[in-house]
Amino acid sequence: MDLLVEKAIKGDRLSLSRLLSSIENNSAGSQQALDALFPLAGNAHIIGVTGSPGTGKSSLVNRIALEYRKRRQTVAIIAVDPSSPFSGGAILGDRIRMKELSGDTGVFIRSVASRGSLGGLSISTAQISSVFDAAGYDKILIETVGAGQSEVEIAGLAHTTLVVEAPGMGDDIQAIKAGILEIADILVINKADREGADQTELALRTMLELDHPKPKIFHHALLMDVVPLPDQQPDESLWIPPIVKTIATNGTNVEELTNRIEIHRQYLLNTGFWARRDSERILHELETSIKQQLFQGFISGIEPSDLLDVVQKIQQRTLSPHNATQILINRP
Ligand SMILES: Nc1nc2c(ncn2[C@@H]2O[C@H](COP(=O)(O)OP(=O)(O)OP(=O)(O)O)[C@@H](O)[C@H]2O)c(=O)[nH]1
Ligand SMILES: [Mg+2]
Repeated sequence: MDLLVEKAIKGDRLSLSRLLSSIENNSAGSQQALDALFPLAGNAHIIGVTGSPGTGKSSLVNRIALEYRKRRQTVAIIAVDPSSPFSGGAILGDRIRMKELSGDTGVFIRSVASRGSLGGLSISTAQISSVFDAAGYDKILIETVGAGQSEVEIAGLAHTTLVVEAPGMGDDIQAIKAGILEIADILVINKADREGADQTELALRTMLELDHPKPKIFHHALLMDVVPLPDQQPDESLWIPPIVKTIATNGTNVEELTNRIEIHRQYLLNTGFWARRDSERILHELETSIKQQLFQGFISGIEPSDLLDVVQKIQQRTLSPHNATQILINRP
């Protein structure tokens, strides 16, 4: 594993690929590998791309990656639960799009399945992202299909979140999913070549005007009540998400979109929000890790028969869960 880590961070793609697989499968030694990589991470700009199925997220991610390559930035792409595999190309269009990036050593594409894995998106995607970060990728693009929880989780992980809409997928305000303004740093109307792009833009703009921008907190960790974080910035410095219309199929306005992403990054750095987001995420990760390790230590010291005994007492209502916990914790 040590050798694998060493080779992976030196740019050996096969080793990186193997390392990612072992982390995804939670194989022996993968936690140690993550620990070893940890000091090297923390430099990448993580960009989340989310939105309803078929709005053109993969096409857009592909274009943004190409644009960053022009700017001599290295790019890692993570597709979470892709409905059409990113590499492998179930759809002809996908294969053609990916051809432009395949063979470029400055790009690494990885699909991950969050379903079935413990902890879902938050654990495996965050870990894979941190491996790319440690391996020195400048930009990490994470595509997720917007489906409630995964959208919010991706916003918690990313520095910059793009929400992708398309005309005809709901032109009126009611149809556009509530909550997207909570997470969108940039609103993209893709398929701007289609009829109705202006209507969609109007609907989004109306929503933005009705909404009062507020500071974003994605993970309210319990630890945040204990640890004092720097104060929120005054309201004037709050970010109002720009709306950018693109045509991913031919690349129209992708340069402008990429500029916006960079403006957002600069905004986060200038206002101190970058550090604030990092602190929030660190507290969240620390809290999760404390809970896991305490729980594992605690539960491994309990006889299953004792646990069953307690469960039966709770079922018979002779013991409350609260009292049961105290008894289990204070056992000799
Ligand atoms: N007309 C038009 N079609 C587009 C545009 N962008 C993407 N498409 C097409 O829309 C379809 C879906 O594109 P994808 O990039 O796979 O969309 P996606 O959001 O990643 O889809 P899922 O991952 O399945 O949710 C493909 O046939 C694309 O060629 C665009 O700007 N204009
Ligand atoms: Mg896709």
